[in-house]
Amino acid sequence: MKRLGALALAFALVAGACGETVAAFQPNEVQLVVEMTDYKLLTNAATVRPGETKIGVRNRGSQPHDLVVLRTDIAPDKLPYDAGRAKADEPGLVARTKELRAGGTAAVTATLEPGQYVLICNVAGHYGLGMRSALKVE
Ligand SMILES: [Cu+2]
Repeated sequence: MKRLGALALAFALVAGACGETVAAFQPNEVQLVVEMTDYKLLTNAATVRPGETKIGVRNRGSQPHDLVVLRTDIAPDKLPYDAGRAKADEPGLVARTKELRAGGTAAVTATLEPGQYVLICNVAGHYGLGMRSALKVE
């Protein structure tokens, strides 16, 4: 028993070492799934209902990625862009995950009002490479 406890503790320390929002999620407990590759951001729905929304995120790429949820009427490819930092500005920021390593998953919950949203990955350079997608809440 003692030995098992020590093993479990060691595993927990390793799992938590990166300080990321790494949490597995079940597809049936989220209202939206976002899959990230190098360098695309795909959703399993173009529209979700308003209210508390749990978004599951999977990084299927080889690079770290994050998810940033913006409520804005700006088109996904027209966000103000900071060329120096190679990052999009984040108008109407609603929610975000931390950077997920390759293979990582996360779930983030946000209360979404009806409107137009843009989902992006804002790791330096990735927005410009195409990691952006529209989402409608209605
Ligand atoms: Cu990315």
